[in-house]
Amino acid sequence: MALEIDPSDFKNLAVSVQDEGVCTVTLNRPAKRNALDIDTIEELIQFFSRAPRAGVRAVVLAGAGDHFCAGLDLIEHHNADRSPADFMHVCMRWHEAFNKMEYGGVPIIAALQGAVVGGGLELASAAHVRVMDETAYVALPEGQRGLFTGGGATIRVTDLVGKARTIDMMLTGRVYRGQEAINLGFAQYLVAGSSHDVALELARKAAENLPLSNFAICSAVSHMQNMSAFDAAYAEAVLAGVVNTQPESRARLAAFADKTAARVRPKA
Ligand code: 1HE
Repeated sequence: MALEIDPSDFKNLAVSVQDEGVCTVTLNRPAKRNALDIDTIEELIQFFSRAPRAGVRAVVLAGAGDHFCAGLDLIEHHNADRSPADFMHVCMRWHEAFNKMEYGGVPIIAALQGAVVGGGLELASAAHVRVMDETAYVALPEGQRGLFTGGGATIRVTDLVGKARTIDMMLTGRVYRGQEAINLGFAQYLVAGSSHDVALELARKAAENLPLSNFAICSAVSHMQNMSAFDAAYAEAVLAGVVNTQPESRARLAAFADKTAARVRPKA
């Protein structure tokens, strides 16, 4: 299927369209350790604003080179000598990008290696699934730089690992990696080989689901965290009313009924 995404529209992101509507979006400034400058944030907004309506069924979010992302472009920030209002608006563009990701309804699988730090961790936290390889590590070094997080760490990193751990990371610059990072909830997968290969495999798997099911999964769960349990239950019922009666689901239900559909079993 041809996607309505033109890779040549992007400069700091390398966008490649794979089979089955899966797109790979790669932060492509490895010489700057994929630090997030204004242009990159604007391209993320552009891509993730379009993706839900362009037939994109799943995204692998990656970083070129040895590091996923070194966070805010500190050199751009230093040179711009921004006012408080200027930087507030910068942060609001980051939130625009990351909210488009988290709430957009298209599954995003982050493939992590090397540094996933500061704004890089904020970016990764806006994905729905995170895969770390053995080189990947996470940290929030803002405190040591005389800064504070502005791309959602207070919300999303806290959601992943809790308030006390987030505050400790901010205060002390603590670095987590490997199995400990997985056990704490920074990522769902730790792989011996390439995080990109596994992320692509997971994206392809997710892309097999009906788009409306994925829309519900990759927007509703996040929205519902912002609601009272009472309202979330109501919203869940309304959404399930729409998703669970979609005509496209009938063939899948029929396959279960006539015993041709795969059964749910643990891997041997
Ligand atoms: C950068 C950045 C950057 C590298 N902004 N240019 N983030 C940080 O505090 C992380 C800062 N970066 C690092 O600690 C290290 O660069 C890394 C551990 C990620 C990689 O180390 P290394 O030895 O491979 O690379 P390097 O020699 O430090 O950097 C290579 C180049 O990338 C160099 O540029 P060059 O032109 O001199 O070659 C670096 O300047 C450049 N580079 N990281 C700009 N972050 C919305 S608020 C969010 C708040 C934050 O995210 S604070 C940032 C936290």
